[in-house]
Amino acid sequence: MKIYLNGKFVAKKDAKISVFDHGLLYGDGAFEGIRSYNGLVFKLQEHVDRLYETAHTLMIQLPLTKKQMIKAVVDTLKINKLTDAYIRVVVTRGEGDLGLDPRKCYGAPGIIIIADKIALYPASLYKKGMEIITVPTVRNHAEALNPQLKSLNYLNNILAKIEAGTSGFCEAIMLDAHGFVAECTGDNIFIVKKGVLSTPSQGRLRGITRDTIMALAEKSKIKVYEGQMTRHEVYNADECFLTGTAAEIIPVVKVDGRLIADGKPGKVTNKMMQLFKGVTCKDGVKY
Ligand code: PXG
Repeated sequence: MKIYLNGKFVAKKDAKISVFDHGLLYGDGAFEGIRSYNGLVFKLQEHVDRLYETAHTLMIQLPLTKKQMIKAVVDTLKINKLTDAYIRVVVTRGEGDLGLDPRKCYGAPGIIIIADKIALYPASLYKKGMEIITVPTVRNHAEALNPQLKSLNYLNNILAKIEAGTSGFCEAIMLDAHGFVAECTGDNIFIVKKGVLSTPSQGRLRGITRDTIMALAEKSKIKVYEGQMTRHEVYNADECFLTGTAAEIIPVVKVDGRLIADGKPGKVTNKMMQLFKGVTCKDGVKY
């Protein structure tokens, strides 16, 4: 395995960064998770755009143009001879001293690109659906650390993941500071009620898979609603599913002990899974 590290390809065992990098010391940095299918990188421009938006808010000046970043991702896939992969792009603040202040960092921002495989949930759950719970840890307040930022500080989500795990579940719903459903630890959430697809408008990352599903639904004349969502609405939905680059589309059949409808993946969910598969195998940046 070859890792892209600051403009060079190095062996996995040599892919190391400084212990003074603020990415490690403070989680000061940004990341993206991208997938390629059959030699096509799915929504690469959208992922790069989101990475640069996070970096802009964090005031990290990336040493690559977006075009160069796209080439670096594609080159990483090529050198590793991977046609179907999960790509992790990591941007770190760079080396500094033992103090928070990023202005005192003397090193250039670090760029790491890893191309590998990812399996978030057991394969069987994609067929029979997943059972999830709501956890006590609320999603970060947008004015504290906006969930729109895909920063290296994922402790909010990790705490929720730990809570899910200690209760015996592999995924969890996180509420926002007002008690509305925000998203899951690494996925967005959708429900279907009377043929209408709904997803939270606030308190969540604007997922690229989420945007893809919304666009596919509209194209198929399925009504899409973005707004506030309560747990009551989730419990009483006809269908529920989660979306994410790593997770793709996964049905949810039980939430906090409440069966969703008949407890089987629903029709709209299955349709969205099929439509998503259709676009991932034909759309994307060829390499
Ligand atoms: N919400 C959060 C909090 C995420 O981290 C999504 C939604 C889905 O966004 P996309 O753009 O991928 O549709 C994510 C992204 C993991 C893992 O290991 C999960 C993500 C990214 C990287 C790793 O669980 N999810």
